[in-house]
Amino acid sequence: MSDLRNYFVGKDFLWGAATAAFQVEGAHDADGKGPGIWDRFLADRTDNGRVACDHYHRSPRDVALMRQLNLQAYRFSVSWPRVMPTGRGTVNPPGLDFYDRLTDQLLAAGIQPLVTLYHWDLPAALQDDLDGWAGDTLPELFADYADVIFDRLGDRVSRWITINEPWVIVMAGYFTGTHAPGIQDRPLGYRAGHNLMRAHAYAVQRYRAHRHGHGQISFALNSSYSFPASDSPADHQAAQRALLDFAGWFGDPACFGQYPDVLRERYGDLLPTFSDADRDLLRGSLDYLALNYYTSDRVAHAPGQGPLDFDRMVPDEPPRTEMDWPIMPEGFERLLLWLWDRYRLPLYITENGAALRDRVEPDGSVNDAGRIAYLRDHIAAMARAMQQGVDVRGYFAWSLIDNLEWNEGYARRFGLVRCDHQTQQRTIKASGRWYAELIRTGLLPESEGTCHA
Ligand code: GCO
Repeated sequence: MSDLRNYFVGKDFLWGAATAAFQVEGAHDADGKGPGIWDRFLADRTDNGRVACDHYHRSPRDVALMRQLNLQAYRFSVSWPRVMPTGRGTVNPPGLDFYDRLTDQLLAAGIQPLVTLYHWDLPAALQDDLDGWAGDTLPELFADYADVIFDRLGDRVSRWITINEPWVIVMAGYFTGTHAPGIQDRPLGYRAGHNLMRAHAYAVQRYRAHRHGHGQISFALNSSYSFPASDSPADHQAAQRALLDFAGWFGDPACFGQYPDVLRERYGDLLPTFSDADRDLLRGSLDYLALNYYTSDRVAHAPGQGPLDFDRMVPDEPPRTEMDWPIMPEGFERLLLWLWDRYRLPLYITENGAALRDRVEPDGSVNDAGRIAYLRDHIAAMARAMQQGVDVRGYFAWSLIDNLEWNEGYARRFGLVRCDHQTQQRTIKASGRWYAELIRTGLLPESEGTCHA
Protein backbone atom coordinates (compact mmCIF):
# COMPACT_ATOMS: atom_id res chain seq x y z
CA MET A 1 0.00 0.00 0.00
CA SER A 2 1.51 3.35 -0.95
CA ASP A 3 0.26 6.59 0.41
CA LEU A 4 -0.03 8.77 -2.67
CA ARG A 5 -0.72 11.77 -0.51
CA ASN A 6 3.03 11.83 0.22
CA TYR A 7 3.71 12.65 -3.43
CA PHE A 8 0.80 14.99 -3.84
CA VAL A 9 1.39 17.17 -0.79
CA GLY A 10 0.50 20.78 -1.41
CA LYS A 11 -1.01 19.97 -4.77
CA ASP A 12 -4.51 20.53 -5.86
CA PHE A 13 -4.31 17.15 -7.60
CA LEU A 14 -7.33 16.14 -9.67
CA TRP A 15 -8.50 12.58 -10.22
CA GLY A 16 -10.77 12.23 -13.20
CA ALA A 17 -11.94 10.22 -16.16
CA ALA A 18 -12.19 11.13 -19.83
CA THR A 19 -14.37 10.62 -22.89
CA ALA A 20 -14.77 12.22 -26.31
CA ALA A 21 -17.98 13.45 -27.94
CA PHE A 22 -18.10 11.16 -30.94
CA GLN A 23 -17.27 8.11 -28.86
CA VAL A 24 -20.07 8.52 -26.33
CA GLU A 25 -22.74 11.02 -27.34
CA GLY A 26 -24.64 9.33 -30.17
CA ALA A 27 -27.59 11.57 -31.19
CA HIS A 28 -25.77 11.94 -34.48
CA ASP A 29 -28.39 14.11 -36.13
CA ALA A 30 -30.39 15.31 -33.13
CA ASP A 31 -31.39 18.91 -32.59
CA GLY A 32 -29.69 20.30 -35.66
CA LYS A 33 -26.31 18.58 -35.42
CA GLY A 34 -24.46 18.50 -38.72
CA PRO A 35 -22.56 15.51 -40.12
CA GLY A 36 -18.95 15.06 -39.10
CA ILE A 37 -16.18 13.25 -40.93
CA TRP A 38 -16.50 10.33 -38.51
CA ASP A 39 -20.26 10.00 -39.07
CA ARG A 40 -19.42 9.58 -42.71
CA PHE A 41 -16.37 7.36 -42.24
CA LEU A 42 -18.39 4.80 -40.27
CA ALA A 43 -21.69 5.24 -42.12
CA ASP A 44 -21.69 1.72 -43.55
CA ARG A 45 -20.44 -0.03 -40.44
CA THR A 46 -22.55 -1.78 -37.84
CA ASP A 47 -20.41 -0.17 -35.17
CA ASN A 48 -20.97 3.50 -35.84
CA GLY A 49 -21.56 6.61 -33.77
CA ARG A 50 -25.31 7.01 -34.29
CA VAL A 51 -26.22 5.96 -30.77
CA ALA A 52 -22.88 5.19 -29.06
CA CYS A 53 -23.54 5.47 -25.29
CA ASP A 54 -26.44 7.83 -25.88
CA HIS A 55 -24.67 10.17 -23.52
CA TYR A 56 -26.35 13.15 -25.20
CA HIS A 57 -29.65 12.01 -23.72
CA ARG A 58 -28.31 10.46 -20.55
CA SER A 59 -25.81 12.96 -19.25
CA PRO A 60 -27.57 13.61 -15.91
CA ARG A 61 -27.42 9.90 -15.10
CA ASP A 62 -23.85 9.68 -16.32
CA VAL A 63 -22.87 12.55 -14.05
CA ALA A 64 -24.52 10.65 -11.19
CA LEU A 65 -22.27 7.70 -12.08
CA MET A 66 -19.26 9.99 -11.97
CA ARG A 67 -20.26 10.95 -8.46
CA GLN A 68 -20.43 7.31 -7.50
CA LEU A 69 -16.87 7.02 -8.78
CA ASN A 70 -15.85 10.00 -6.61
CA LEU A 71 -14.49 11.77 -9.69
CA GLN A 72 -13.11 15.21 -9.01
CA ALA A 73 -12.86 16.09 -12.70
CA TYR A 74 -14.28 14.99 -16.03
CA ARG A 75 -12.71 15.52 -19.41
CA PHE A 76 -15.19 15.72 -22.27
CA SER A 77 -15.00 17.09 -25.78
CA VAL A 78 -17.30 19.39 -27.66
CA SER A 79 -18.55 18.20 -31.03
CA TRP A 80 -17.84 20.97 -33.51
CA PRO A 81 -20.62 19.88 -35.94
CA ARG A 82 -23.11 19.77 -33.07
CA VAL A 83 -22.34 23.38 -32.24
CA MET A 84 -21.73 24.63 -35.79
CA PRO A 85 -23.33 22.20 -38.24
CA THR A 86 -21.21 23.28 -41.22
CA GLY A 87 -18.22 24.29 -39.15
CA ARG A 88 -18.52 28.03 -39.66
CA GLY A 89 -21.02 30.80 -39.48
CA THR A 90 -24.25 29.69 -37.95
CA VAL A 91 -24.28 28.41 -34.41
CA ASN A 92 -26.77 25.70 -33.46
CA PRO A 93 -28.17 26.82 -30.08
CA PRO A 94 -29.51 23.43 -28.92
CA GLY A 95 -26.08 21.87 -29.54
CA LEU A 96 -24.36 24.53 -27.50
CA ASP A 97 -27.01 24.23 -24.79
CA PHE A 98 -26.10 20.57 -24.29
CA TYR A 99 -22.55 21.46 -23.22
CA ASP A 100 -23.83 24.30 -21.10
CA ARG A 101 -26.12 21.92 -19.22
CA LEU A 102 -23.41 19.29 -18.91
CA THR A 103 -21.04 21.85 -17.43
CA ASP A 104 -23.65 22.91 -14.90
CA GLN A 105 -24.49 19.30 -14.04
CA LEU A 106 -20.82 18.59 -13.40
CA LEU A 107 -20.27 21.65 -11.26
CA ALA A 108 -23.41 20.93 -9.28
CA ALA A 109 -21.94 17.48 -8.58
CA GLY A 110 -18.64 19.01 -7.47
CA ILE A 111 -16.81 17.78 -10.60
CA GLN A 112 -14.41 20.06 -12.47
CA PRO A 113 -14.87 20.09 -16.25
CA LEU A 114 -11.85 19.86 -18.53
CA VAL A 115 -12.97 20.62 -22.07
CA THR A 116 -11.40 19.43 -25.32
CA LEU A 117 -12.37 21.57 -28.29
CA TYR A 118 -11.42 19.11 -31.00
CA HIS A 119 -11.41 15.36 -30.54
CA TRP A 120 -11.44 14.41 -34.23
CA ASP A 121 -15.05 15.02 -35.28
CA LEU A 122 -14.53 17.65 -37.95
CA PRO A 123 -17.67 19.05 -39.61
CA ALA A 124 -17.91 17.19 -42.94
CA ALA A 125 -18.53 20.45 -44.84
CA LEU A 126 -15.07 21.67 -43.88
CA GLN A 127 -13.52 18.51 -45.30
CA ASP A 128 -15.52 18.81 -48.52
CA ASP A 129 -15.18 22.51 -49.12
CA LEU A 130 -11.82 23.40 -47.63
CA ASP A 131 -9.77 20.19 -47.69
CA GLY A 132 -10.06 19.68 -43.94
CA TRP A 133 -6.89 20.14 -41.94
CA ALA A 134 -4.79 20.04 -45.09
CA GLY A 135 -6.46 23.34 -46.01
CA ASP A 136 -4.62 26.41 -44.79
CA THR A 137 -7.79 28.29 -43.86
CA LEU A 138 -8.92 25.83 -41.18
CA PRO A 139 -6.89 27.27 -38.29
CA GLU A 140 -8.74 30.60 -38.32
CA LEU A 141 -12.10 28.84 -38.53
CA PHE A 142 -11.13 26.64 -35.62
CA ALA A 143 -10.27 29.73 -33.59
CA ASP A 144 -13.69 31.23 -34.43
CA TYR A 145 -15.35 28.04 -33.22
CA ALA A 146 -13.18 28.02 -30.10
CA ASP A 147 -14.29 31.56 -29.34
CA VAL A 148 -17.93 30.47 -29.44
CA ILE A 149 -17.16 27.86 -26.81
CA PHE A 150 -15.08 30.23 -24.67
CA ASP A 151 -18.00 32.71 -24.78
CA ARG A 152 -20.46 30.13 -23.60
CA LEU A 153 -18.49 27.97 -21.16
CA GLY A 154 -15.50 30.11 -20.24
CA ASP A 155 -17.13 31.55 -17.14
CA ARG A 156 -17.27 28.04 -15.63
CA VAL A 157 -14.46 26.08 -17.31
CA SER A 158 -10.86 26.84 -16.46
CA ARG A 159 -9.02 23.89 -18.02
CA TRP A 160 -8.92 23.44 -21.77
CA ILE A 161 -7.45 21.29 -24.49
CA THR A 162 -7.43 22.65 -28.03
CA ILE A 163 -6.61 19.67 -30.25
CA ASN A 164 -6.51 16.04 -29.16
CA GLU A 165 -3.54 14.03 -30.43
CA PRO A 166 -2.42 15.68 -33.66
CA TRP A 167 -0.04 12.74 -34.08
CA VAL A 168 -2.91 10.25 -34.37
CA ILE A 169 -4.87 12.58 -36.64
CA VAL A 170 -1.94 12.66 -39.05
CA MET A 171 -0.79 9.04 -38.76
CA ALA A 172 -4.20 7.40 -38.92
CA GLY A 173 -6.11 10.04 -40.87
CA TYR A 174 -3.46 10.86 -43.49
CA PHE A 175 -0.70 8.25 -43.51
CA THR A 176 -2.41 4.88 -43.04
CA GLY A 177 -5.94 6.08 -43.80
CA THR A 178 -7.47 3.94 -41.05
CA HIS A 179 -9.17 6.95 -39.46
CA ALA A 180 -11.32 9.67 -40.99
CA PRO A 181 -10.81 11.30 -43.41
CA GLY A 182 -9.16 8.08 -44.65
CA ILE A 183 -6.43 9.65 -46.76
CA GLN A 184 -3.06 8.09 -47.62
CA ASP A 185 -0.78 10.92 -48.56
CA ARG A 186 2.29 11.74 -46.48
CA PRO A 187 2.94 15.29 -47.71
CA LEU A 188 -0.69 16.13 -47.08
CA GLY A 189 -0.38 14.61 -43.61
CA TYR A 190 2.55 16.83 -42.67
CA ARG A 191 0.58 19.82 -43.90
CA ALA A 192 -2.45 18.75 -41.83
CA GLY A 193 -0.22 18.36 -38.76
CA HIS A 194 1.18 21.81 -39.39
CA ASN A 195 -2.27 23.36 -39.62
CA LEU A 196 -3.38 21.55 -36.48
CA MET A 197 -0.59 23.29 -34.59
CA ARG A 198 -1.47 26.63 -36.17
CA ALA A 199 -5.09 26.04 -35.12
CA HIS A 200 -3.92 25.32 -31.59
CA ALA A 201 -1.91 28.54 -31.54
CA TYR A 202 -4.77 30.68 -32.84
CA ALA A 203 -7.22 29.22 -30.33
CA VAL A 204 -4.78 29.88 -27.50
CA GLN A 205 -4.37 33.44 -28.70
CA ARG A 206 -8.14 33.91 -28.68
CA TYR A 207 -8.40 32.36 -25.25
CA ARG A 208 -5.78 34.57 -23.70
CA ALA A 209 -7.45 37.65 -25.19
CA HIS A 210 -10.88 36.53 -24.01
CA ARG A 211 -12.62 38.05 -21.01
CA HIS A 212 -12.85 34.55 -19.53
CA GLY A 213 -9.34 33.57 -20.57
CA HIS A 214 -7.69 33.26 -17.20
CA GLY A 215 -7.62 29.47 -17.02
CA GLN A 216 -5.11 27.02 -18.46
CA ILE A 217 -4.89 25.70 -21.98
CA SER A 218 -2.88 22.99 -23.75
CA PHE A 219 -3.17 20.60 -26.66
CA ALA A 220 -3.18 16.86 -25.89
CA LEU A 221 0.08 15.20 -26.76
CA ASN A 222 0.23 11.45 -27.16
CA SER A 223 3.47 9.58 -27.20
CA SER A 224 5.06 6.31 -26.34
CA TYR A 225 8.47 6.24 -24.69
CA SER A 226 11.24 4.76 -26.80
CA PHE A 227 13.68 2.55 -24.94
CA PRO A 228 16.96 1.94 -26.76
CA ALA A 229 17.07 -1.61 -28.12
CA SER A 230 20.58 -2.08 -26.66
CA ASP A 231 23.18 -0.24 -24.61
CA SER A 232 25.00 0.92 -27.72
CA PRO A 233 25.36 4.69 -28.15
CA ALA A 234 23.88 4.35 -31.64
CA ASP A 235 20.68 2.83 -30.27
CA HIS A 236 20.50 5.48 -27.54
CA GLN A 237 20.73 8.22 -30.12
CA ALA A 238 18.19 6.48 -32.33
CA ALA A 239 15.77 6.29 -29.39
CA GLN A 240 16.16 10.03 -28.82
CA ARG A 241 15.44 10.67 -32.50
CA ALA A 242 12.35 8.48 -32.21
CA LEU A 243 11.13 10.49 -29.20
CA LEU A 244 11.64 13.74 -31.07
CA ASP A 245 9.77 12.26 -34.01
CA PHE A 246 6.83 11.39 -31.76
CA ALA A 247 6.53 13.71 -28.75
CA GLY A 248 8.79 16.40 -30.23
CA TRP A 249 6.97 16.67 -33.55
CA PHE A 250 4.13 18.54 -31.83
CA GLY A 251 5.53 19.25 -28.37
CA ASP A 252 8.41 21.35 -29.72
CA PRO A 253 6.31 23.68 -31.90
CA ALA A 254 3.86 24.27 -29.03
CA CYS A 255 6.70 25.14 -26.64
CA PHE A 256 9.50 26.51 -28.77
CA GLY A 257 7.69 27.60 -31.95
CA GLN A 258 9.52 25.21 -34.24
CA TYR A 259 9.97 21.56 -35.15
CA PRO A 260 12.95 19.73 -33.64
CA ASP A 261 16.14 20.39 -35.62
CA VAL A 262 16.58 16.74 -36.46
CA LEU A 263 13.14 16.60 -38.09
CA ARG A 264 13.78 19.80 -40.01
CA GLU A 265 17.12 18.42 -41.27
CA ARG A 266 15.91 14.96 -42.17
CA TYR A 267 12.43 15.65 -43.52
CA GLY A 268 13.36 18.76 -45.46
CA ASP A 269 10.50 20.19 -47.48
CA LEU A 270 8.01 17.61 -46.23
CA LEU A 271 7.70 19.71 -43.09
CA PRO A 272 6.13 23.09 -43.79
CA THR A 273 7.72 26.13 -42.16
CA PHE A 274 5.97 28.30 -39.60
CA SER A 275 5.76 31.98 -40.47
CA ASP A 276 7.37 34.35 -37.99
CA ALA A 277 3.91 35.36 -36.75
CA ASP A 278 2.87 31.73 -36.26
CA ARG A 279 6.13 30.94 -34.50
CA ASP A 280 5.57 33.80 -32.06
CA LEU A 281 2.07 32.59 -31.31
CA LEU A 282 3.18 29.01 -30.85
CA ARG A 283 6.12 29.72 -28.59
CA GLY A 284 4.88 29.49 -25.02
CA SER A 285 1.39 28.49 -26.13
CA LEU A 286 1.04 25.87 -23.37
CA ASP A 287 0.03 26.70 -19.82
CA TYR A 288 0.45 23.03 -18.99
CA LEU A 289 1.05 19.87 -20.97
CA ALA A 290 -1.79 17.38 -21.42
CA LEU A 291 -0.41 13.88 -21.99
CA ASN A 292 -2.18 10.76 -23.21
CA TYR A 293 -0.11 7.65 -22.50
CA TYR A 294 -0.83 4.00 -23.28
CA THR A 295 2.29 2.08 -24.31
CA SER A 296 5.97 2.20 -25.23
CA ASP A 297 8.40 0.70 -27.71
CA ARG A 298 12.05 -0.11 -28.37
CA VAL A 299 14.14 1.58 -30.97
CA ALA A 300 17.28 0.48 -32.80
CA HIS A 301 19.60 2.45 -35.03
CA ALA A 302 18.82 1.30 -38.55
CA PRO A 303 20.65 3.17 -41.30
CA GLY A 304 18.43 3.75 -44.31
CA GLN A 305 15.23 2.95 -42.43
CA GLY A 306 13.29 6.11 -43.15
CA PRO A 307 14.72 9.61 -42.96
CA LEU A 308 15.55 9.23 -39.27
CA ASP A 309 17.42 5.92 -39.55
CA PHE A 310 15.64 4.04 -36.82
CA ASP A 311 13.54 0.96 -36.42
CA ARG A 312 10.66 1.12 -33.94
CA MET A 313 9.92 -2.29 -32.45
CA VAL A 314 7.01 -3.47 -30.40
CA PRO A 315 8.50 -5.53 -27.59
CA ASP A 316 7.34 -9.13 -27.34
CA GLU A 317 7.73 -9.84 -23.64
CA PRO A 318 5.20 -7.64 -21.87
CA PRO A 319 1.57 -8.73 -21.81
CA ARG A 320 -0.63 -6.80 -24.21
CA THR A 321 -4.02 -5.18 -24.07
CA GLU A 322 -6.79 -5.95 -26.54
CA MET A 323 -5.41 -3.12 -28.69
CA ASP A 324 -2.29 -5.29 -28.94
CA TRP A 325 -0.36 -2.59 -27.08
CA PRO A 326 2.35 -3.89 -24.72
CA ILE A 327 1.75 -2.88 -21.12
CA MET A 328 4.79 -0.82 -20.12
CA PRO A 329 4.27 1.36 -17.07
CA GLU A 330 8.04 1.90 -16.79
CA GLY A 331 7.78 3.75 -20.11
CA PHE A 332 5.24 6.09 -18.55
CA GLU A 333 7.68 7.04 -15.79
CA ARG A 334 10.47 7.57 -18.31
CA LEU A 335 8.31 9.59 -20.68
CA LEU A 336 7.21 11.88 -17.85
CA LEU A 337 10.84 12.48 -16.92
CA TRP A 338 11.75 13.12 -20.57
CA LEU A 339 8.91 15.60 -21.07
CA TRP A 340 9.68 17.38 -17.82
CA ASP A 341 13.31 17.63 -18.74
CA ARG A 342 12.54 19.04 -22.17
CA TYR A 343 9.54 21.29 -21.57
CA ARG A 344 9.44 22.01 -17.80
CA LEU A 345 5.67 22.30 -17.86
CA PRO A 346 3.19 21.06 -15.28
CA LEU A 347 1.44 18.00 -16.65
CA TYR A 348 -2.03 16.59 -16.58
CA ILE A 349 -2.38 12.98 -17.63
CA THR A 350 -5.49 13.33 -19.75
CA GLU A 351 -5.74 9.69 -20.86
CA ASN A 352 -4.39 6.39 -19.60
CA GLY A 353 -6.13 3.04 -19.54
CA ALA A 354 -6.52 -0.38 -21.08
CA ALA A 355 -8.88 -2.18 -23.45
CA LEU A 356 -9.34 -5.63 -21.99
CA ARG A 357 -11.69 -8.51 -22.60
CA ASP A 358 -14.13 -8.06 -19.76
CA ARG A 359 -16.20 -10.99 -18.59
CA VAL A 360 -19.67 -10.37 -17.30
CA GLU A 361 -20.49 -12.68 -14.39
CA PRO A 362 -23.93 -14.28 -14.12
CA ASP A 363 -24.87 -11.62 -11.57
CA GLY A 364 -23.92 -8.90 -14.05
CA SER A 365 -20.73 -7.80 -12.32
CA VAL A 366 -17.42 -7.29 -14.11
CA ASN A 367 -14.33 -8.25 -12.12
CA ASP A 368 -11.71 -6.62 -14.29
CA ALA A 369 -8.64 -7.33 -12.21
CA GLY A 370 -6.41 -6.79 -15.25
CA ARG A 371 -7.58 -3.20 -15.63
CA ILE A 372 -7.06 -2.57 -11.93
CA ALA A 373 -3.50 -3.84 -12.28
CA TYR A 374 -2.91 -1.65 -15.34
CA LEU A 375 -4.18 1.45 -13.57
CA ARG A 376 -2.33 0.68 -10.36
CA ASP A 377 0.98 0.10 -12.13
CA HIS A 378 0.65 3.27 -14.20
CA ILE A 379 -0.40 5.42 -11.27
CA ALA A 380 2.57 4.03 -9.32
CA ALA A 381 4.86 4.90 -12.25
CA MET A 382 3.43 8.44 -12.30
CA ALA A 383 4.01 8.74 -8.56
CA ARG A 384 7.65 7.66 -9.01
CA ALA A 385 8.09 10.37 -11.65
CA MET A 386 6.55 12.88 -9.25
CA GLN A 387 8.95 11.78 -6.53
CA GLN A 388 11.75 12.62 -8.94
CA GLY A 389 10.41 16.13 -9.36
CA VAL A 390 7.95 15.96 -12.27
CA ASP A 391 5.05 18.32 -11.61
CA VAL A 392 1.93 16.27 -12.36
CA ARG A 393 -1.35 17.96 -11.42
CA GLY A 394 -3.99 15.45 -12.41
CA TYR A 395 -4.78 12.03 -13.81
CA PHE A 396 -7.73 11.12 -16.04
CA ALA A 397 -8.47 7.47 -16.66
CA TRP A 398 -9.49 6.55 -20.19
CA SER A 399 -12.31 5.96 -20.12
CA LEU A 400 -15.30 6.71 -17.97
CA ILE A 401 -17.39 4.25 -19.92
CA ASP A 402 -17.01 1.60 -22.65
CA ASN A 403 -17.40 3.51 -25.90
CA LEU A 404 -16.84 3.57 -29.63
CA GLU A 405 -13.16 2.94 -30.24
CA TRP A 406 -13.17 4.68 -33.63
CA ASN A 407 -12.58 2.25 -36.49
CA GLU A 408 -12.26 -0.64 -34.02
CA GLY A 409 -15.86 -0.41 -32.93
CA TYR A 410 -17.43 -1.32 -29.60
CA ALA A 411 -15.46 -4.49 -28.92
CA ARG A 412 -12.53 -2.59 -27.43
CA ARG A 413 -13.67 -1.80 -23.91
CA PHE A 414 -11.71 0.78 -21.94
CA GLY A 415 -14.38 1.78 -19.43
CA LEU A 416 -14.44 1.97 -15.65
CA VAL A 417 -18.14 1.54 -16.29
CA ARG A 418 -19.50 -1.16 -18.57
CA CYS A 419 -21.97 -0.09 -21.20
CA ASP A 420 -24.30 -2.66 -22.69
CA HIS A 421 -24.69 -1.11 -26.12
CA GLN A 422 -27.98 -2.92 -26.77
CA THR A 423 -29.79 -1.80 -23.63
CA GLN A 424 -27.62 1.18 -22.65
CA GLN A 425 -27.39 -0.28 -19.19
CA ARG A 426 -24.40 0.93 -17.18
CA THR A 427 -22.57 -1.20 -14.61
CA ILE A 428 -19.67 0.04 -12.53
CA LYS A 429 -16.83 -2.43 -12.96
CA ALA A 430 -14.53 -3.58 -10.18
CA SER A 431 -11.95 -1.13 -11.59
CA GLY A 432 -14.45 1.70 -11.14
CA ARG A 433 -14.97 0.78 -7.50
CA TRP A 434 -11.23 0.43 -7.02
CA TYR A 435 -10.63 3.86 -8.56
CA ALA A 436 -13.38 5.42 -6.41
CA GLU A 437 -11.65 4.05 -3.34
CA LEU A 438 -8.27 5.34 -4.47
CA ILE A 439 -9.76 8.81 -4.93
CA ARG A 440 -11.51 8.67 -1.56
CA THR A 441 -8.50 7.54 0.45
CA GLY A 442 -5.48 8.77 -1.54
CA LEU A 443 -4.02 5.32 -0.97
CA LEU A 444 -2.79 3.10 -3.77
CA PRO A 445 -3.69 -0.44 -2.79
CA GLU A 446 -1.82 -3.46 -4.08
CA SER A 447 -3.97 -5.47 -6.41
CA GLU A 448 -4.30 -9.20 -6.58
CA GLY A 449 -4.60 -9.23 -10.35
CA THR A 450 -2.04 -9.10 -13.10
CA CYS A 451 -2.11 -7.04 -16.24
CA HIS A 452 -3.46 -9.51 -18.78
CA ALA A 453 -5.80 -8.94 -21.67
C1 GCO B 1 -6.78 8.23 -28.58
C2 GCO B 1 -8.04 8.93 -28.35
C3 GCO B 1 -9.09 8.17 -27.63
C4 GCO B 1 -9.02 6.68 -27.75
C5 GCO B 1 -8.11 6.12 -26.71
C6 GCO B 1 -7.89 4.64 -26.84
O1 GCO B 1 -5.91 8.36 -27.77
O2 GCO B 1 -6.62 7.52 -29.59
O3 GCO B 1 -7.78 10.08 -27.68
O4 GCO B 1 -10.23 8.69 -28.21
O5 GCO B 1 -10.24 6.10 -27.62
O6 GCO B 1 -6.86 6.70 -26.80
O7 GCO B 1 -7.33 4.33 -28.05
